[in-house]
Parts: sequence; C-alpha cells; structure tokens
Amino acid sequence: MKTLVEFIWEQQEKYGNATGEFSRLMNDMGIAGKIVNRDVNRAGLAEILGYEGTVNVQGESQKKLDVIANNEFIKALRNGRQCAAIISEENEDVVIFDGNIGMNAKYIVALDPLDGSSNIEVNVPIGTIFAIYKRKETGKLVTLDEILNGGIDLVCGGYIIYGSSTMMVYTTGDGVNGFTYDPTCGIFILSHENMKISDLGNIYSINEANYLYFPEGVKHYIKYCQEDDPGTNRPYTTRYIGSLISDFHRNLLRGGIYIYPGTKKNPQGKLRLMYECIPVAFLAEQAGGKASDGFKRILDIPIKEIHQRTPLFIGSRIMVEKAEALMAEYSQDFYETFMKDK
Ligand code: P6P
Repeated sequence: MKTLVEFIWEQQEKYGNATGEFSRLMNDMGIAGKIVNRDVNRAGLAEILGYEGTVNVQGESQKKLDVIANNEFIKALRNGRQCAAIISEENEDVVIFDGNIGMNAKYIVALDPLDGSSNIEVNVPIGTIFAIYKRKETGKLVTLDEILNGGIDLVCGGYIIYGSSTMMVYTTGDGVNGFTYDPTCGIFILSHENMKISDLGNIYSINEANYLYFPEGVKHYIKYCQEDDPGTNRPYTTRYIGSLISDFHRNLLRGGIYIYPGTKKNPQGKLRLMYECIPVAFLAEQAGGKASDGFKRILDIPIKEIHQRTPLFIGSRIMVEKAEALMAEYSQDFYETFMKDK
C-alpha cells in the first residue's frame, strides 16, 4: 500500500533538485479534496440538516456547493503557502495572493472546483478539475500579463472524482496515477498505477440533443459510431453522464471518446481551456490518448484569456483521429469561419 503523500515524496526524489514545494502543493490539493468530498457526500442531507445550498437552521441562505468547494480550495492553497495565485471558474478575475506568498510561491493553480455541480441533487458523480502551472520568474506578485504572455509552464493536470468512491488522478508528465480515498482513515491510496487508455474503445460520449447544430464532421462521426459493422465492433455504445470528469474517467479506464464540439451558435463550445480541457488533455496524452479541438492539439492552443472556451475531442487515440479526419473532410468551412485564428 502506498499513500498519496508517500508517492509524491517518491516522485520528488526522482527529480534530484526538487525542493518539496510541489509535493506540499499536491498535498494541499488532497486536503481540500477531502473536505469537499465530505461536503458533497452530505449534500443529500441539505434539506434535513440545513447544509449547503439551502436555508440553514438560523434562516440564513447558504452558499451553493460549488462556491463552498471554491472557498475550500482557496483556503487550503493560501494556508499551504506554495501557490501564488488561483484561476477559478468561480472567480471572474485571478485570485492573486499578496505578501511573501504572492511574491515568491512558484505555482499558479487553475481550477474548476466542482464541475457538473448541477448533478449533485440527482446523485451523479462530479469532479474537481485542476491544472498546476509553474512561474518562470518569482519575486513579484502574479499579473494577468505573466499568465497570458508566456510566464508560466504547465507542470500538472489532474482531477478528483466524487463518485461511488472518491479518487484523485493526476500526471506531472511521467505517466498517470490514480489514488482512491479511504474515508475510514482519511488518506488517498495508490490504486491505479500508470493508467493507460486503450487505442480503440467502443464508447462515444456526446450530447446528441444538439445534433442539428453540430458541424458536419461531428454528424458524420456520430453516424460512423452507429454503423453496423461487427468487424470494427460497431455500432459503438453511447454513454453521456453530463459530468465531464465522470465521462472522461470511464473512457480512461475502458476506452472511448468524449466530444463537446463547437456549434454555429457557440463555435468555441462550452468547456473552459485553462482548467477543464488542458488538465484532461495532459492526462489523456500521458495515458496514450489524444485531445484536440477537432483540428488543433489542445495543449498547443494559445491561452488568450483565463476563461476562454474550446471545443474538446478527447480519448482513445484511434477514435479521436477518426473524428479529426471527418472534421477535416467535412468541416473545413466551420474551421475557416470560426476557429482558424483562435
Ligand atoms: P451539456 C457540466 O456542466 C459540464 O461542464 C461538463 O461536466 C459536462 O460534460 C457538460 O457540461 C454537459 O453539458 O450541454 O451536455 O448539458
């Protein structure tokens, strides 16, 4: 049995010059994850016990769980003193820490604190998604210019999934590892070492209700998945949970593709680049899969604003490549009109 903390320290020893700061930062993420896990698991008691998202016993309206989760991560990262700033879906502007932490901490965390939180009341698994960036220079407070103009490098992508069990899955560029939370002793334990996604699966995840608005290449890919061809294990099966991390995690373990495309109404799609797509793209590639916007590798898309959106095609390499081939064949017009200069 290996705990998250032991694993992090072991990884640190592999990089001789490591100072322990990243290890402490990852541990801080784990602490916040445990607290959010507790809050998510008792959300069903909200009505009864007046917890999050309802009116409490004193009659005070309480915050929604995703705001509470956001506050927990900000508090854990501030107290841990290894993070200089946070980019969060719940905060319009960068949360820039001041004083010595803000000046000299090496890391910036981009975060979706509780993705899919609308699923909480129907007991569907949800997740925290995070990317950790290392500052090229310290000795000054973080600025938006530093973030948007080459001042940071991606060093970690990960998520915490609050499901039938709670897991943390992350990569620092040396493979993907998953840790299952044991609530009886409050520790994350290494349960999925060196996770790999199969080159080809038979699960496709997309919200087909938007079919009429999809680019032609996406429509052709959906029809490809539905064709009757036993020799290529088609028709595939469709699974769409409405929670990115749940669909991604299942596809990571079983093989599959998740697509949230752009449409004529919303050409950049719905998902956020910095703290949803980049983390899962880093994980997908480290696990042997692929991630693009249908045309360009997600990890090559320049960050122009902290809440920018991008279409996402992610999962088993062969499945993503097939979808990209159909996008190239049938949706060049969509690319030229809406995506070329992104
Ligand atoms: P739709 C949740 O709101 C989310 O950001 C992802 O977790 C999920 O995959 C997607 O949006 C669902 O969006 O438009 O299909 O309901």
